[in-house]
Amino acid sequence: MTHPIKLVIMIPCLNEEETLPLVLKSIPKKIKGVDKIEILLIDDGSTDKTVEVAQSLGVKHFLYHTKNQGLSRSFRHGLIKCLAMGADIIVLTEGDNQYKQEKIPQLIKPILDGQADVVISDRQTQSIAHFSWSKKFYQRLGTWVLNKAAGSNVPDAISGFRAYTRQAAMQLNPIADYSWATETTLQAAAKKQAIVIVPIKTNPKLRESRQFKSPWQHIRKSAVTIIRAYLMYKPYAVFLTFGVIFLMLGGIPFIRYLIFLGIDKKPGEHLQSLILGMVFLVASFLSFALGVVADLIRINRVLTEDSLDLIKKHVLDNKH
Ligand SMILES: Nc1nc2c(ncn2[C@@H]2O[C@H](COP(=O)(O)OP(=O)(O)O)[C@@H](O)[C@H]2O)c(=O)[nH]1
Ligand SMILES: [Mg+2]
Repeated sequence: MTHPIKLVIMIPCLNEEETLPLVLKSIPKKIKGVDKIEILLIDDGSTDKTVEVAQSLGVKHFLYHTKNQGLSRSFRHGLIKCLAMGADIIVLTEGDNQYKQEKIPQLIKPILDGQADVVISDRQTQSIAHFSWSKKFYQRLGTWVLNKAAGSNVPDAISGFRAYTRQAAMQLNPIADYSWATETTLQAAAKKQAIVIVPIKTNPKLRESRQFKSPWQHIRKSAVTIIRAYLMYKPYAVFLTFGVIFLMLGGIPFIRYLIFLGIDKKPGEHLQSLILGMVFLVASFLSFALGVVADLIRINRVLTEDSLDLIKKHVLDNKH
């Protein structure tokens, strides 16, 4: 990395007037290897004094949502704003003081050392006392499914304390309205970014999570995100699997019909087998055909993302 290095810490906030002072206080004023530290507060339509509190504590950069747009959009818009501010490294944390901002130097170290494009903190969730068993179970299951889909090995896929290089942030194109963390981890893995894990425990809980309303809602929404991302990046794997399953389901009754036809020589008999077999064989054919179409769309997406990358560089790279 070439000096001077600017670090931008982005904090998406929805009504965080109470905990925000703790967050801002724990952000280091100086970090070895970094020349400039700036804070970007994303106000996601707060109705309390979040913005005033931030201003009084010296925050200079803001991004406003007039109406609440949710964490995923806050993240997406914030990322672009950080890039426009000339960030070389972007750190993401939360306004509820869940994460230990004082550990930012450890979090960005792999980036400064040139070993990481993305750093994800591992909250070591299995040992967090206030997490319920269901939240732990979900965290484990979700992370396992995600790692399978992404071919990655991330221990805590939904941790929100992360760091990105400028290049890595530019490559991310999140589109989901929920679980940006899962989605961007998949994207990072798909783009072969170097993901490094740093174990950093969380602060004791100050308030309930507002994102995580019930485990079921969380599982349902994250499952949709994972399936979508999977369809986007590996559609052939999905459709090929369906195609093969339908081919077997259809092939067996169909061959049964043919065998009986060969033995009895009565074309009018065992028609149920023929119908059942044909239905599944048609489904199988459709799956393979959809797989081809989806794969062509995937190739288009890769090209679109490459051009988006170039456009972002052109518009946002004002200092390089
Ligand atoms: N729940 C929620 N949080 C938001 C929203 N927009 C921004 N945020 C911020 O996103 C962060 C994460 O929210 P939190 O309730 O702590 O959920 P967690 O991810 O389960 O810890 C906090 O800093 C919020 O202030 C929103 O629409 N809903
Ligand atoms: Mg939180």
